[in-house]
Amino acid sequence: MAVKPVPGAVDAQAFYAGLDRFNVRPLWRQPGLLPDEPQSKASPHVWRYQELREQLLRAGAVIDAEEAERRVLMLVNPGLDGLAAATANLYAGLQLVLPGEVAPAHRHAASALRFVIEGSGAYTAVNGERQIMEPGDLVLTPNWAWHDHGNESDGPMIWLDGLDLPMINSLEANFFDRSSESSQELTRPDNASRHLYTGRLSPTWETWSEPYSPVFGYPWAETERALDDLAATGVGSATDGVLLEYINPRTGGPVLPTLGCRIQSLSPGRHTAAHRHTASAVYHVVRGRGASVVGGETLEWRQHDTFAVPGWAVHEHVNGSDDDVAVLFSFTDEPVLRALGYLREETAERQT
Ligand code: GTQ
Repeated sequence: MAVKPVPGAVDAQAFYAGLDRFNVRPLWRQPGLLPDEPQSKASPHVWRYQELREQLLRAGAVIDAEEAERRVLMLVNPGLDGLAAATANLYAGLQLVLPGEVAPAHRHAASALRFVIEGSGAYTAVNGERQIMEPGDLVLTPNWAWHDHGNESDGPMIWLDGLDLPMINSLEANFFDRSSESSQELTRPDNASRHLYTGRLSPTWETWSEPYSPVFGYPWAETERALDDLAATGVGSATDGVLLEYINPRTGGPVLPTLGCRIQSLSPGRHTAAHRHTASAVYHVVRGRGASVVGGETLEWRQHDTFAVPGWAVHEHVNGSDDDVAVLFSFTDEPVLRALGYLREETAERQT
């Protein structure tokens, strides 16, 4: 039997106060659940390599790679309440492997990438093959792939780690497994996968059904050549200059299902047009100096610095040199937003 409610018949304060024990809450008193637009809690932020390199080398005197499992200083965004995240969706860290050390084999559901900052000749073993690491190389350790790192060179090896940890952990879909062998068995020659797929040619006898790239190493020499060839022609976009995506040669899509990787060249003195997108990104300065204006804040950067661009933050990049190109590596959660239909982008007024 329908009863028409009598206005005022229920004491509102008592009503609200009594709801908790039913584990419910009134939607009409819930702010922020449906924001007019994304409001990232992440701050625009730059981590300075000069400072962090010193701290990383100090970490080398505190713990060895075997004991730490991974000797990494995580880049913690100051806006995210101590979450191990550089943007709301992206994890980043600086990893040190000293000569003679091994970071033992493990695997996790989380997808990872490494961008080499300094050192030469150390390796990441993945899927039975070693990726020999040189500055500027991109190395992938995809979902559930065994990986171990080792340094048989005579200098320290430092790289930037990028993982989808905040995303996969909020989806509650992460798994972790440690091997009984500290170094995985090698079943293929060093750098094998990058030699199987060369540019526009693909090996017909290889089968591949994983949702990530079959290539685990993208050497800097190739990346640099592509950038230089294009930068010389004056092509590129207003917002990003010459921005190239590292691709999965099987699909032409991003290298990992959750993470896209890019390399970008800004010509001398270039100040890009401003835009914003729901995807967030972590940038690493491969070469040059300059600044990025992100969410109204100017982030000055120089070689090997790393900076965070939160989702939906307006950003523009400035090459601070009139003589030299600036080169930025970046990784982004864009593949996730695109796949789910949540990618939006718009141009914006310059902030400076
Ligand atoms: O090198 O496997 O920064 O598993 C975080 C988690 C690096 C790695 C990180 C990891 C690794």
